[in-house]
Amino acid sequence: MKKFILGLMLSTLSFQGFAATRVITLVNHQYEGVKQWLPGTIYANVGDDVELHLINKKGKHGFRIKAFNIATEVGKKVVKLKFKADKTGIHKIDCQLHGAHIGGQFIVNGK
Ligand SMILES: [Cu+2]
Repeated sequence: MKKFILGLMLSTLSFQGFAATRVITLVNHQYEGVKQWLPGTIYANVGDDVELHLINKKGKHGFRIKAFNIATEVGKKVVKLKFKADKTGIHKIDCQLHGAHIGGQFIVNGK
């Protein structure tokens, strides 16, 4: 009976995988005229729930990840985005308001 329960627990674990909730804070930074969301590269594992907290202290900037149909504008109020990292790959992050804004990347690892 103990083996059966242990097996059931292990199969439940493997079915659910090890998806986690990743809370990542990005800050819009400007240095000598160059604007960038930092950190420039963020990571998740496929299946993770992702919660991004976007902070911008000056003006308004866009935050876009086309691969996840995300495009929002960030003023002085913190913007929180929640979505599932359901696509593996290296996904571009950019600012849809300013072409010169340095882009970043969202890397989603497979299992
Ligand atoms: Cu911008």
